[in-house]
Amino acid sequence: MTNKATGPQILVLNGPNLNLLGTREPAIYGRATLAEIAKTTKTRASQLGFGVDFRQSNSESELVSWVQEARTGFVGVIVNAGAYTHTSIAILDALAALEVPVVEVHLSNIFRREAFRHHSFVSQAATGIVAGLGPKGYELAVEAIAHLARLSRPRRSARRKKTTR
Ligand code: CA2
Repeated sequence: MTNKATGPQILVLNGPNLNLLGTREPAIYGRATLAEIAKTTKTRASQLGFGVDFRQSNSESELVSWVQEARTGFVGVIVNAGAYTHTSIAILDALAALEVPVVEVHLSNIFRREAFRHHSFVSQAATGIVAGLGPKGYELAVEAIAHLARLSRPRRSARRKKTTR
């Protein structure tokens, strides 16, 4: 759960076609590449005392397996499932099995777009959603996970008392 060098770990998952960011559709998704978003996300996490494992896959099954990994070793999950947001009950089921907070991120405001993007299966397992704020949304999601992880963690003094009893 906690890496000694980088602190508690947040898993950030990105779904299909997000590897193409920065190359096409700048009017919708902006000009930042996924590598640039990974960098700003990691920087914000490190400022808050957290580490980030940032991944992208075009495969639904790989995303499901990665969500399952978050059952141990991570204090929260940030997920932009791309188009699987609107189709994948498998990703929803995997997210629903987690005990850690889940924050759903979308670069675009999915509610201002085509009707088929208005429904998200991911939202049903998410503690919160950030949409429409571009790459900044990932940093805001890190702040949300940091807040939620601290809320669910017993205070240091309480933990110390527990172990000495
Ligand atoms: O707004 C988002 O972050 C989305 O999750 C992005 C998905 C879309 O299917 C969701 O409805 C909303 C698509 C990501 C595709 O990204 C591209 C980037 C550049 C060129 C083509 C696709």
